[in-house]
Amino acid sequence: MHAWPASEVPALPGQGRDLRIHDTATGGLVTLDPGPVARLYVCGITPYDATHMGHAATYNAFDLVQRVWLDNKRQVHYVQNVTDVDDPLLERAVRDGVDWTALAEQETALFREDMTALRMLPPRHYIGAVEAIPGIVPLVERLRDQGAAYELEGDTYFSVEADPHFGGVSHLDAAAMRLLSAERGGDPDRPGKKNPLDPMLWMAAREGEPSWDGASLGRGRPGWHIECVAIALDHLGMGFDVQGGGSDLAFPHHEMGASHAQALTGEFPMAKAYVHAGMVALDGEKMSKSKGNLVFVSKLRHEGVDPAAIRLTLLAHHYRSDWEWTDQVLPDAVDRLERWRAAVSRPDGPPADALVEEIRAALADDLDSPAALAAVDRWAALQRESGGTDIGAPGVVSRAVDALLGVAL
Ligand code: 5CA
Ligand code: ZN
Repeated sequence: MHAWPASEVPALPGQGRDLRIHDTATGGLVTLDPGPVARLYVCGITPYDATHMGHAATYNAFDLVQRVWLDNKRQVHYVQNVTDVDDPLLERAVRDGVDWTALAEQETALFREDMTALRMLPPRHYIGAVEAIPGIVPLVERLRDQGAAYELEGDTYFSVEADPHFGGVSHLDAAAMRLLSAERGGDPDRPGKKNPLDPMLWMAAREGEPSWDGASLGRGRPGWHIECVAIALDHLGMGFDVQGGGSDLAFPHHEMGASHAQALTGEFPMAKAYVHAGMVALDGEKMSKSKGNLVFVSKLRHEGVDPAAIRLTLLAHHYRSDWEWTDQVLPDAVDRLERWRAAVSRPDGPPADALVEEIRAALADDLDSPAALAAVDRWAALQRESGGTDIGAPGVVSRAVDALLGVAL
């Protein structure tokens, strides 16, 4: 699949910093040491509805990860998937009487537009589940041949016991795992499974559903977790730097994915850090396509809201906190954007170098974007109240806000 166009990332004076970030697996902050090419996998959308502010908040977090790395002279090898065949997509297509491939294409196209408007840097490889199938089948066969997978009434399941590190991403107890598994696409109550938590790797063809040649597995379609593992291993290999997504993916998705990859390769860990963004809520409940309590990026854009203001609403919240979309978040961001634009519209202003360092320090410290915004606010207030004599400082601020925060002033 093609991704979307990259916005330019201006180079900044001074030196970038190493990123320290919260890793769910160790439960603490880790300083990443990615080497010259940082490897990032972020779970992509299931394209059955438009991008909402929750998705955008999660992608914003991983865009900041990239920007800290780029500023620190790293290249970034970024991979993202599109879950373009899965139960929720097929169910929505049936509900609306539309072709599932057309639905997926249409919503993926809209996602690309939203990401472009929000200045999210594109992945180098943007891969759909369907196009990954030829790579998924041999992995499932290998797991089965190794004894890490088994057949149940034509479907193929992964045996969580095959990975000695299973549980090491989310650290949940069995009861919590069982509950979340049932909520998030698993089938813990299906009789005949070795362990109720075992997730499906390959689902045998069902009447009226799309299916593909699965060689010795028979016709069918891939399970959800193996999709991301196949794509990540193909493009990044084991031991990549960050596996990212929203906190709702920690279990089962990232737990199972890590176990698939670790059982397949015998290597540990799949990723050096598992990074999870908090959930955005509306009316007290997590924004979700299945509940329908959504604020869409595209709807705001079509209403004439500046994408830079949408981006500032995201940046105003720490990526790890759960937060609520209220009537006030957007007007606050619009107001901030106006203040910042006024402050950089003059040729001179207060010194910018210290501000650039403050933004860098804030982001390198577990992506503390609210602290970065507060630093820019202070500079803009100083500019408004007493001005400054540094020629070119507003230009430096403008480039720093663009390069590090993805906001075009
Ligand atoms: N296709 C899978 C991942 S392989 C999937 O979870 N798709 S999704 O469309 O449901 O979600 C895409 C990303 O947005 C995931 O990282 C998910 O954790 C995140 N996300 C979904 N809802 C919210 C929300 N309300 N707040 C924050 N992030 C969210
Ligand atoms: Zn995924």
